[in-house]
Amino acid sequence: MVDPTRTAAWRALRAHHEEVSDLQVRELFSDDPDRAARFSLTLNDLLFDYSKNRVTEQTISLLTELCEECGVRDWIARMFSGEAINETEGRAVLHTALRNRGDRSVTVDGADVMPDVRRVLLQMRDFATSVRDGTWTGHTARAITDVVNIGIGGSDLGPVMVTEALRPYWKQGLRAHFVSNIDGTHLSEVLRQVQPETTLFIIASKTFTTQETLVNARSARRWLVERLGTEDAVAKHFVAVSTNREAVVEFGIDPAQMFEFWDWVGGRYSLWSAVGLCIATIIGMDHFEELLAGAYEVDEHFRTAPLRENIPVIMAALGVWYHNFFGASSHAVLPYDQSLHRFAAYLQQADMESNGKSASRDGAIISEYTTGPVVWGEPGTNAQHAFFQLLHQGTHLIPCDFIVAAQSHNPIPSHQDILVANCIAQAEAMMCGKTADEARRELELSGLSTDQVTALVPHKTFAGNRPSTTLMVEKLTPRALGRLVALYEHKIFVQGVIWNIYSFDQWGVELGKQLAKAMVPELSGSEGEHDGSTRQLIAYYRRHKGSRT
Ligand code: G6Q
Repeated sequence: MVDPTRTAAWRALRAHHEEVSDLQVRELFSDDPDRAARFSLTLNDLLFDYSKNRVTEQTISLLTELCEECGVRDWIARMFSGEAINETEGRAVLHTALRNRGDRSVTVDGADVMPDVRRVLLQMRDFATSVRDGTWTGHTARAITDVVNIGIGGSDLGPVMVTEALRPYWKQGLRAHFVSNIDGTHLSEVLRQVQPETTLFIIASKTFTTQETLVNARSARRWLVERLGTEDAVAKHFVAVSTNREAVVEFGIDPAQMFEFWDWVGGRYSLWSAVGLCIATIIGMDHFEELLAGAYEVDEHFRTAPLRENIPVIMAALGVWYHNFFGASSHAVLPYDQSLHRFAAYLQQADMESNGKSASRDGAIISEYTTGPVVWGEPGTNAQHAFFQLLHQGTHLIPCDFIVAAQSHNPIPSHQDILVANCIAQAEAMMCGKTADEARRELELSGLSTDQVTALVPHKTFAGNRPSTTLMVEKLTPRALGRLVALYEHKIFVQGVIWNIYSFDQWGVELGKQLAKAMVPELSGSEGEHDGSTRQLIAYYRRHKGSRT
């Protein structure tokens, strides 16, 4: 266990930061015509251009030394080998086994998990195909037209993000819906759009004990049984994805209609498992396997590439550079792609649930440095008309990732050129800014008086030197998306290693859940011990709740 601040590289990075923090990236480009190529990496059609970051060759060497000193190589090997690196839960971390397209065996406790992984993939293929070709029918022998995934957190965000991102691959006449929130509005809105005879519910829950998912699933079942008039209908309209066979049976789903996964798959890393059943059904198993193949390419790259040429490692290192040395507390992810409209929400869970930790691996409270940043974002160009002002001229330094595909799935004349121009231009504007002299010249040319020019110059000046990284792909195919997601997953892992935290547990979500469970009966009359504010809120709710809650 390495406290990163005690490494030689960290100390060297501190000193280096003093030297380079004033460097202007725009000048680094003028001084070095090869900068773009030297600070870019490629992986098949993916271009990872990090040349607009505030880094020199020395910065990258020191950051990779930091990775070396923190044992990144060793941790990568330990993760892939099936060691129980999720120590606080005593589990291996093997989402990479789910997309292992090679013939390498992967062992957990001495047993190869690959036969099981392949068995479930075949089960998914059979099922998804039968729904898509209409051989799987509902209780009244009608083909399925709507698939409703009921799950939350990791059992929702990955499936919804990927399914939305891959809309061009949807089968015509088959629609996907997602219900996650316990707020009755979520389920009601979806049920309003579907017909019981042609709807399939996938109940996705690793534990099959999650309150929101089980309550939503029971309400969906009641809705179906009331409308189709028999409990027998459940068999043709409900399937489960879980690690908990007993709870699935207890809910009333035949284990033959259960798609298994395993405790070595973390919830937020589970879209590659049977949790992806909804994705596979909507886009087809061949496309789902392309998604896995893209992730596998990244896994192989991550496992074998030298740290200096390892894209997730460089992504992680850049994040640490800004977060720990420049004090950047957030990171913006800006896909210039409408189909990635849930990408930031997905990444928020992947990153913030993994690295939002303040206990180090040896149990000490971390006080010398900060861990996981706030991750946020929205698709461009919309985001430009919303929060980009702060990115360009605000007082915070916010490193940005721009993500864009060269080709659109929906080419309408001129749209893609404008979209891509905006993406590239925003990154350029962030880096170059506009000096006071440039702003002054522009204003003078517009014919304003000297006083007006002087007054406006500070407002029209852009400091620039705002770092960004651009990830470009040829087209957002399932394979390209698989690569993209896996890059971020591994970035998060490397950062957790550097910050000396356990990235694969999530104890911080437990307390609120426990209190909420205990509070439910109090909302209908029983009494509990609380602070004044909590008592006041409960009392307000009781007075105003009405009779139908
Ligand atoms: C993810 C978390 C969490 C989890 C949900 C749903 O890593 O563990 O978001 O996915 O709480 O859990 P179940 O799948 O067990 O219902």
